[in-house]
Amino acid sequence: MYSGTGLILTDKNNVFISWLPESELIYSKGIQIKSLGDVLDWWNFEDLDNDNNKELVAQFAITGTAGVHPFYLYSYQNEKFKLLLKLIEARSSAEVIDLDNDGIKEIVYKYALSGSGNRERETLRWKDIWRLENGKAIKVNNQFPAEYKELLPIYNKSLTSEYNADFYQYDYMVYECLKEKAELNISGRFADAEDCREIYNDKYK
Ligand SMILES: [Ca+2]
Ligand SMILES: [Ca+2]
Repeated sequence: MYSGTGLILTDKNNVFISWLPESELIYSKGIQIKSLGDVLDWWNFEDLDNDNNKELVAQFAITGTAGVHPFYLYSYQNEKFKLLLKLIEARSSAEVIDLDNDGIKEIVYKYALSGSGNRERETLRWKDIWRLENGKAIKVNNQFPAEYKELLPIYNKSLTSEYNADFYQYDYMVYECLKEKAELNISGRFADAEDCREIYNDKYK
């Protein structure tokens, strides 16, 4: 998928930690990311969960119409990096932000279930909200109902569009699924879009 380009994450002794798909960056504490290709969108080294250990977060860009922006989250403890989360979806963007002002940062990861066409990229939208808890990245979607209210108009428009109805009806069940999952989060019950992804993928088997 990456056509062999990438970026190497090493520790201060230049010991290999991991490949990342990206550009050049040298952090003053000795984190080195060596470029072999692509584009680094942004990175940060900060304490997301207030446990006095910093985390490395980075987003990359893979060229192409699918708009894939791989996102990585690493913990850094005892001078070692550990991959906690890797997200690679179509038309994606990650934002690290404290949504509820409790001092703990959330990762808001927006993406499309498919990058195969313009309609899919614009309307098969979803977002997951991640947080570090006890050293693990977990989804906490239902703790942020307001985030899911803003997705409903996209699905409603796709489900009721008279203009070019055939076009949208092609993925009617997927839009219904996404709407149901968003509504669950709005009502405080956890849901992600993995079931909807399966419905979408089943159509192309
Ligand atoms: Ca931390
Ligand atoms: Ca927070």
